[in-house]
Amino acid sequence: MDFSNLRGDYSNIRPDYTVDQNWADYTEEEHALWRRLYRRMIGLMPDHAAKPYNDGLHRLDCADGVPNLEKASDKLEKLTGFRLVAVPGLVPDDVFFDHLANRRFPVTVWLRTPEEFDYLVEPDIFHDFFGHVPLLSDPVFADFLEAYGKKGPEAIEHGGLKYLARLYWYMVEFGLINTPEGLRIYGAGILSSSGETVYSLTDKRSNRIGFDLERVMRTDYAIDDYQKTYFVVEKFEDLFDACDRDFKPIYKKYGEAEPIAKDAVLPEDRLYKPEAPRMPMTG
Ligand code: HBI
Ligand code: FE
Repeated sequence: MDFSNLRGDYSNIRPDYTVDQNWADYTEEEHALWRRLYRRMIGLMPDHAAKPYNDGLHRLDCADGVPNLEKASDKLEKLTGFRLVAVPGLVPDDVFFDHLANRRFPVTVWLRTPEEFDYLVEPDIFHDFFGHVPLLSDPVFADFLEAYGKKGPEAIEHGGLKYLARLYWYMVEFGLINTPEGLRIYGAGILSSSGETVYSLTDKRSNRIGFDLERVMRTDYAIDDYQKTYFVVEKFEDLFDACDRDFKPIYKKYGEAEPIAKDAVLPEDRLYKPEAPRMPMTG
């Protein structure tokens, strides 16, 4: 992995790519930027985010500034056994999988600059913590992430990396869940973006397709725009149960075949209607 073009400081990494967070070193400006980012998102959460995400976010109580990962880990560990580990940024796949398989979630330590308020290329601590960490408090989703991580070594050995990456992309970063109140968001890549939070539930230019493991694993994605396709689960158990299958036959069957286009709709796809746009909070 070429770290020279990555944002983070990889000069002090331990063998497992973890670093010290040095929480006392964050500046008042960084804490103020965190509060601005948090305030922009929090008003959207009640109507757009899934209940398990909202419950986790409230438990973490991270409105006041950049969170201390050790303190958040002490809360999380009591709920699902997950702890957070500080990392400089993206880490190699095998390292990432090993952390998840051992209920450790890697959280980037640096925070975006005010100029990057609306968009940044690499995940920063706001994306990782505000986007991913609340759902680590959900027992079933936590079980899924551990099972997902345990699939890593076999995928590396059997040419399945891109299939596993698509599963993470669509179901951890951009996943939707169907509820009696309608579609709700749990994907971290959506919940750390105010624009995509509204877009993902309501915009007719994208499709919402029922989760199917092979369909997701075969579907291409773009990293620099809103998603053309969102996959929908009925319950988190669907993700955990999907990991109960042997993935090697899928890797073998599709190998280096052309992926399904990111905006494709296939005859067997189960389509979900977009949500009606919600009136902005008045008053
Ligand atoms: N590293 N720190 C970090 N965070 C991620 O989300 C991450 C990663 N390395 C690889 C990766 N994600 C994806 O390729 C997963 O699909 C494996
Ligand atoms: Fe992420």
